[in-house]
Amino acid sequence: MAQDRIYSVPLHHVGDFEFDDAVADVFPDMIRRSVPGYASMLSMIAQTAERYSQPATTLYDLGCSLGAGTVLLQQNAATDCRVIAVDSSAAMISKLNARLEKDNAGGAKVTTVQADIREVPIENASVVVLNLTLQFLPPEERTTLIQKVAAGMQPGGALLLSEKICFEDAAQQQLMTDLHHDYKRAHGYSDLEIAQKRTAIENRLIPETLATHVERLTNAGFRSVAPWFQCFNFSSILAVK
Ligand code: GEK
Repeated sequence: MAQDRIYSVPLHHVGDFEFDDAVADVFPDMIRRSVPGYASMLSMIAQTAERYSQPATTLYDLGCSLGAGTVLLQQNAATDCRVIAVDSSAAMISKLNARLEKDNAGGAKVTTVQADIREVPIENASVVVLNLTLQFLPPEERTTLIQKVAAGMQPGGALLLSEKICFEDAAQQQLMTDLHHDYKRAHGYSDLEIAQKRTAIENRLIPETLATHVERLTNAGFRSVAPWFQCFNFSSILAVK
C-alpha cells in the first residue's frame, strides 16, 4: 500500500485539500491512519447491506472514493439488487473502475458515476451509505441532500452516515481534537504533517455536532436514528426509514 507523505515536507503555501491523483494514490493508507474506527465503519456497511437490502432495489455508495464500501455493498446485497457508486473525483472513479475490472468481487452489478452527489437522483433505494462524505458539502446544502435520500428510499431501508463531528463544549472539542492528533501521531504522522493537513482541510471539511445530524435525520422522516459508533471526533449513525 502506497504511504501517504503528502504533507511531510514544509510547503510555502498549503492549498485547499483536493481529491486528486496524488491523494487517490495513497488514499487507503491515508484514511486508515487518519480515521479512528474506519475498519469498524466498513464492517458496519457490510452488516447494513446484509440486514437492510431488499430484493430488486438499489444500494448507493455516495462519495465512494476507491470503493471500499462499494464492494461490501456488492457482496452483501439481496437478490437482483444493483449498486450505484458516486464520487465527484475523476481520480477516484478511474481507480475504482480499474479495480472493478481487475478483480470484480461478484455479487450485485456495480455502476460507477463521476458526479456531484447533489445532482444524482436517488430512487428505489434500500441502503444508502454516506461514509465520511456529507462533511464535504456546505452545511446549508446538507438538509436538501438528506431529504432527497429519505424520499428515494423504500420503507424499512437504511442510511448509514459516518462523519467527523464537533462538540458544543470547548473543552470537549479540544480534548477530542488532541486525542485524534495523538491517534495520528501513533500511526506515524509527524506534527508537521498533522498541522499542514489541518490547514488544507479546514475550509473543505466542516464538522457538525452529533445532535445536529440526529435532528436533521429525524426531521427528514427516518423513524429510527441510532448513533452506533463514536471514537474521539468521529461518529456514525444508522437511520432507518
Ligand atoms: C470510504 N466513502 O472509503 N459529490 C460527490 N463526491 C464527493 C463530494 C460531492 N459533492 N464531495 C466530496 N466527495 C469512502 C471515503 S472520502 C472521506 C470517502 C475522506 C468525495 C471525495 O471526492 C472523496 O472521494 C469522498 O467524497 C470523501 O468509505 O477523505 O475523509
